[in-house]
Amino acid sequence: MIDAGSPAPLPPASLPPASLPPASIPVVREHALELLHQMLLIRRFEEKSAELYTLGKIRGFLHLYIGEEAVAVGAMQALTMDDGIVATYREHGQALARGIPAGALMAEMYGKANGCSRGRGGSMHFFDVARRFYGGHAIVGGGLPVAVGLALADRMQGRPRVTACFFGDGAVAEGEFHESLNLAALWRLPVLFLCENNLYAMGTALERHQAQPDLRLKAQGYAVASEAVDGMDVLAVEEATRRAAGAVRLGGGPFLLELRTYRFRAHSMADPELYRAKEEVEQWKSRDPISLFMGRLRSWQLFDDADLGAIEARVAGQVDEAVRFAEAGPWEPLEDLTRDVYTPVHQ
Ligand SMILES: Cc1ncc(C[n+]2csc(CCOP(=O)(O)OP(=O)(O)O)c2C)c(N)n1
Ligand SMILES: [Mg+2]
Repeated sequence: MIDAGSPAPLPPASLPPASLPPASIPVVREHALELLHQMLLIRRFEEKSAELYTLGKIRGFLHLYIGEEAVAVGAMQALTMDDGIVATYREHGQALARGIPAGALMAEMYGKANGCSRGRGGSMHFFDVARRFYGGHAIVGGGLPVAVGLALADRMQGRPRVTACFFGDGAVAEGEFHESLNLAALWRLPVLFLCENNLYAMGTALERHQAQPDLRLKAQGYAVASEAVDGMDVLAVEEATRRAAGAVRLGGGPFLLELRTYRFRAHSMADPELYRAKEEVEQWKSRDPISLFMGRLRSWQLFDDADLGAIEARVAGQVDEAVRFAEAGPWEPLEDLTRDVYTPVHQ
């Protein structure tokens, strides 16, 4: 049916080419290059970690964050050094974006005494009190009550801080998620819940463990404000986290941000990945957060090959230095073996 009253559609020639920059570029060049530097540092640090794991230098569990870099880097921009961070066992990205030196993290994975947790935690238990980085939690959902407790302490002591709590989609199935959201909302605690929805909890797809797979909706049952954001777009993550953290900071109670992302690697180094199709992984890789961001910066003429070369060289130096630091680190002395393990016997 022809509707004579409606305007004719614009001819395709009048549409702007997809590569044209927007009227105002939403990022300052120095900041953009820093975001890119942090994402590339995470990527190269983890590629090196995987190599060192294969060589037996790193042992225990190792969960790579590759593919999810925009989440940690984007979100961390909205947090101050006074805010608290709680993360999961897949926390290399958050730790690096928080500014914990790569050497202290690599040494931790080597089990060396110069590691950020004195070599006792390994990949899953990074910790740095000075930078208010409270784990590294191996228990799925285990960080959520810790974050609520930190926020409660801040409230009771009148400190205007936010506690940001990263957790996976798998944690939403845990009781701790529901208890934590409920208490944080009831007491209007300054917690920023950051759900990294990478569509899988180990080998279980989201639709197989959640009756309601639209995770941001879970917050409604606890009267918590929530939003979902494209976790492959570092600028979108930064912008959404700034708004969410701002609302929490103003005393509006907790906020849940769902960051929709994907891990490109297996769940851990021990996972044969039999639960998802290679085509699906390839499809997501076409939305690689680093490539996407570089493409946008190029289209805005904020970035060129020389910038990429400089950033890659800086990152390679940081990763090499981290490995040197870990290799040169001491093992814990034998006499410390039972320290923090057994309490002294008082007769
Ligand atoms: C309480 C508890 N149950 C089970 C496990 C085993 N486990 C380790 S990782 C994981 C999947 C968690 O997935 P998700 O929260 O989505 O995080 P992701 O690994 O995708 O980052 C499970 C079930 C655990 N560590 N803790
Ligand atoms: Mg997951």
